[in-house]
Amino acid sequence: MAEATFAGLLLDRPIIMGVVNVTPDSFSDGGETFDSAAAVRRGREHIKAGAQILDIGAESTRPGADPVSPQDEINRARPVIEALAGGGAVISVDTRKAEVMAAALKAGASIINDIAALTDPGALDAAANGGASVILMHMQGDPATMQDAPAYRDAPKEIRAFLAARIEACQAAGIDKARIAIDPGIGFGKTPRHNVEIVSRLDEFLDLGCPLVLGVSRKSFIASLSRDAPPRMRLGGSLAAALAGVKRGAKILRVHDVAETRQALDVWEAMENEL
Ligand code: PT1
Repeated sequence: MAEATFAGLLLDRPIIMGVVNVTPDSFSDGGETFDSAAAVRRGREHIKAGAQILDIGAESTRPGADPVSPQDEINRARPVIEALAGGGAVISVDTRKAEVMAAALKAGASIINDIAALTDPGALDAAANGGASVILMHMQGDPATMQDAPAYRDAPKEIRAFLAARIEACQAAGIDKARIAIDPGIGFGKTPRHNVEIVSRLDEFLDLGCPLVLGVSRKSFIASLSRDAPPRMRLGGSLAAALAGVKRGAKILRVHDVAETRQALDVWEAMENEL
């Protein structure tokens, strides 16, 4: 069987998507890359350190974050996308807004990474018309309130059913299945227990037939599982959770710490596969 690919990238082994925030209020770095030149520098560092996708986000989606207008989001993201795509990087844009999707694709992004799985008005059409690859993520509720009282009967099962329905909606809108990746949305309307359950049962998503994206980097569930470290002190837990996900089939890791994650993957794979 031919190896799976996504957005032209071979997925015979896990790849890294490096986070590039262009927000004034990012949870993990206090918005230090809001400056677009600084964001471009961060993106180039990620590529050097082994990232194969750069995920550019101009609206923070962490729990409790405030929404941003489409025009502000475009103004922040566009120069960064243009510079990094112009340098040859594969770019995803982290947005839920159709207007931002269209502008980002025009600026050189090839992947839409949507925490709302293309449910906002016009989003399916923007992705289909732009010929984009898409990452469909599950979220319960909205960033402003999603952590108030997350509840599931069976979290992995319900998330799987949601993603199956969104894959169908994409296909009905003309997006080829080969262009679709899926993500259970760690931390998006989930308790720490739910997040652990999802990663430990990640293999239940494999039969959906789309590459699995996993974003655990620096998230709060790590602090709640171990000694309440602040975001920048969560690398150990981030690597542990990422590898637990890879063991169950995750193929694209969305991370802040690219070099460290690449090293962990290389060493872990050597042991697992006796390379
Ligand atoms: C993710 C993701 C994302 N995460 C995809 N895109 C964020 N595809 C942004 C916390 O609990 O996992 N997959 N885009 C960042 N979101 C969060 C969520 C950040 C929760 C922090 C937390 O600390």
